[in-house]
Amino acid sequence: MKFFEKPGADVAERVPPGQHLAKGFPVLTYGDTPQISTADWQFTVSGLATPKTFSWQDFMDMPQSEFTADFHCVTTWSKLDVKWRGVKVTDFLKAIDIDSKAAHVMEHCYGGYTTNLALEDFAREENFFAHTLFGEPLPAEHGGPMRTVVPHLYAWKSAKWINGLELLEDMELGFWERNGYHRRGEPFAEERYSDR
Ligand SMILES: Nc1nc2c(c(=O)[nH]1)N[C@H]1C(S)=C(S)[C@@H](COP(=O)(O)O)O[C@H]1N2
Ligand SMILES: [Mo]
Repeated sequence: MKFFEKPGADVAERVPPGQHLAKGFPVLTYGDTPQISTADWQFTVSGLATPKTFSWQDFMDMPQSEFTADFHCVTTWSKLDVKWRGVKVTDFLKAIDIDSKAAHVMEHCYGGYTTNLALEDFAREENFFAHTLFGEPLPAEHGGPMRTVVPHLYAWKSAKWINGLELLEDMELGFWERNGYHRRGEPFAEERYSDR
């Protein structure tokens, strides 16, 4: 009989260097928590793409998927096996028309937070627009009604209260990236702080 689903060694391998496992699911927000209803929520595509605005219903009409991912905050806590539901970034991207010159994105949020990614890092199969956390509507403090989840990078790239995507030719820096954090933020390489 198997008493433990995952032996300790397996888990240890999934915790990046310098990280420890959090109890519960901590909330990490700079500033106030925006309160946005799904009726008011809007999402705008700008920059090097055909401008387009999406409603909550537009997102609900896209294919919905479940996913489980590990979550790593640069302040050194990690949470394994977080269960989300939402729209895959790759499915969303089929609904927009991106200029071939675009190579970077800026995620924009209610409240003014921004974070930048290479288009290549944003367009990965395991990235999501998430609206459900452990089977419940995503709570406001965790970014509800909608956030992105980018599991392969530190969680500051997983923008809460997302309301827009800006397509860029050249990299621009988001909020934490301008304030000393790394441009990319890969946790297993410990890309915590700016290298410039
Ligand atoms: N809009 C917005 N998104 C954000 C943040 C924020 O302050 N504002 N914090 C980031 C950081 S540093 C982390 S670790 C995660 C935390 O997500 P959680 O509060 O759901 O744990 O959200 C990220 N996304
Ligand atoms: Mo974080």
